Amino acid sequence: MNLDSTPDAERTLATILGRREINLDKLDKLTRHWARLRVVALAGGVGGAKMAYGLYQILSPGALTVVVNTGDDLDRYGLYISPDLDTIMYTLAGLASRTQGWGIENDSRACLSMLERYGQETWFGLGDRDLATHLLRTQLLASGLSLTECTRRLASALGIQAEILPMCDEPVRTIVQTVSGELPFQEYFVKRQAQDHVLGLRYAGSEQATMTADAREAIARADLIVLCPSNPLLSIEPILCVPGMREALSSASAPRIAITPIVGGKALRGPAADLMRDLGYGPSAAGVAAYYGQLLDGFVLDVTDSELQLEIRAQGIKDMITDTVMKTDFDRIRLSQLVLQFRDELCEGRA
Ligand code: FO1
Repeated sequence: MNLDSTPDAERTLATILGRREINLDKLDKLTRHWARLRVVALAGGVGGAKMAYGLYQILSPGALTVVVNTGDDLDRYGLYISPDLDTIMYTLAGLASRTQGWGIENDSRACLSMLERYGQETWFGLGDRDLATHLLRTQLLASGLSLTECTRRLASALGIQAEILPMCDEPVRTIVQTVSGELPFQEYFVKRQAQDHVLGLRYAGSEQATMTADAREAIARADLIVLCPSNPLLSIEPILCVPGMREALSSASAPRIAITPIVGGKALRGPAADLMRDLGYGPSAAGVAAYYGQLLDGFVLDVTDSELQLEIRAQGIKDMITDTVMKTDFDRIRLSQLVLQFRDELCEGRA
């Protein structure tokens, strides 16, 4: 998308940047400068996909790397399903369901209906076209390819010009500890609709996982690292638990900016706020900033929560306040531009 192509877009960008008048030469330089940046986004789920989409529209082809949570992955009928990798992939390819956020737009469910006739449990809603992704991924994995390479082939076939990387190639599975016992993530999240009181979380297999060379290199070369507005405990923490990941992020030269997934004490989607509360963290934007703590240089909070600004600053984290709710594609691009602008300010502050 060429944001500097129409006077309307120029006015819009000027409004976004909060300036009454804007020098078009400067604007041109700014958009070209942003297009040259290499960005690594840590993401999982729908919030992460929306942010990745916004960044993808602004950056040059190949400049965005999304490191994705695979703790939600599961096996159904022998198929390897990776919900967060697919949500990012479908979103960047323009295929994602607008209503659900996950799965493919207007997908049918003939296969699932037939499975139901066979008396199978169908709580995990697999669409027909979505199944093609799982069939192919499973076949590619069985042929000996790594999850990183399978994902690269699938994304490339869909014409995606960004690197979508699983957080690791080894199996790591998020296990939710509840009073009813330990639940595999999708059983807690989809089958039981995240209704259980959560006592704890563990990321089974993470100790044996290793950072991939691709993720390590992308992080080391990045100009900006974004922690997307994904669930900190369910989507981002499994990524951070991959041995070496925290250290790689901490030692990266790029500023690290997180965007709040909690607005007005409520998660924009899913159980993030309840989970933060259940596990003893503050169920607020300030709680999320504190959770990431020293990992962050900057934190983006919503206008609704501006009173939390001082609490975040007291943690030694720089803040930016804006409307963080992404309802439209325009919102996604606008927020991404602001994050890039915030990155420039953080870099200027370091110089
Ligand atoms: N989420 C649901 O709430 N219900 C479903 O039936 C469901 C099926 C599903 C199938 C494939 C896929 O890639 C994702 C799917 N999701 C479903 C989304 C998924 O459970 C979660 O959004 C993520 O794991 C959390 O990020």
